[in-house]
Amino acid sequence: MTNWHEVDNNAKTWINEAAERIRASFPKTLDIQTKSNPNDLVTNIDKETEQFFIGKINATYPEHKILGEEGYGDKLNKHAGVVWIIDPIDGTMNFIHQQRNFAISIGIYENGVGVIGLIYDVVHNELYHAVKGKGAYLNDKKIPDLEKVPVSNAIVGISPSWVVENKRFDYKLLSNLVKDIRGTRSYGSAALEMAYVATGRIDAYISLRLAPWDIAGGAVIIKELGGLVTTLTGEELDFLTAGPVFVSKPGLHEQILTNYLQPENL
Ligand code: 2AM
Ligand code: CA
Repeated sequence: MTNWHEVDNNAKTWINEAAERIRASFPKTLDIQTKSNPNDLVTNIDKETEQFFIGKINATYPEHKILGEEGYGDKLNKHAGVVWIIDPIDGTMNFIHQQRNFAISIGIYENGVGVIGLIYDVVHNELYHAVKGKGAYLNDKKIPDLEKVPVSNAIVGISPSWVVENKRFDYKLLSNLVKDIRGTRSYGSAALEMAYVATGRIDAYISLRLAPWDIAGGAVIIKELGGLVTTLTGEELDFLTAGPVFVSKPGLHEQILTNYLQPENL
């Protein structure tokens, strides 16, 4: 039997240690490299932070598996047992350009079901955290359940990349939505945008391409508050492969799915 209380405490301790290392890196020169394209960035701090977590997890829980963005964890093609899904720095571009608006994101899953979600906004010292069935918190404060909001009053997190022509999606679907909502925001960190949905700062978040580590922690927190985390057609995510993600308050999720995200609504 997994002692989830202990796992949660360890994860929080390690997040604090990792955050301290990240803060200590600010005055130093970053080693910046590109990955899949010239704007897909990674730094030595992303890599070192992931390796830090992997060292701790392997030493304490050798039976647990790890899925990490920078690839130092395990290669998984299915969810079995306990899997830590880790993004050492979500919002790497913000980390490099702004030294803010990035987060450490960790989701801990058992047989594909999210049990623990942790998102740490390192610069603002804000830890968003949830254990399935035990409530969601911002630092020590309980986050209230999500309330319904109509489309006309909604602020939706969407990157402008998805409302101009792009290779993944008929952008007109989202431009109709953007015309009808109260406003849009783009923060550049999926984990933080999910934390903002959780705390009601925005009402929904849509992205056409996110990886499991961008959303695994946030999904536990959002679901704990009665929100939904699905594909753009309302299906469950597998937390193994990358793809489109739609995070929303209840009610609004259904309205947006039915009235905007169907091809016949074009
Ligand atoms: P990252 O900073 O960890 O790479 C930016 O809008 C958000 O999308 C960030 O959460 C970023 O995560 C993520 N992201 C950027 N490029 C991505 C890609 N090619 N695949 C999946 N997620 C990506
Ligand atoms: Ca990252």
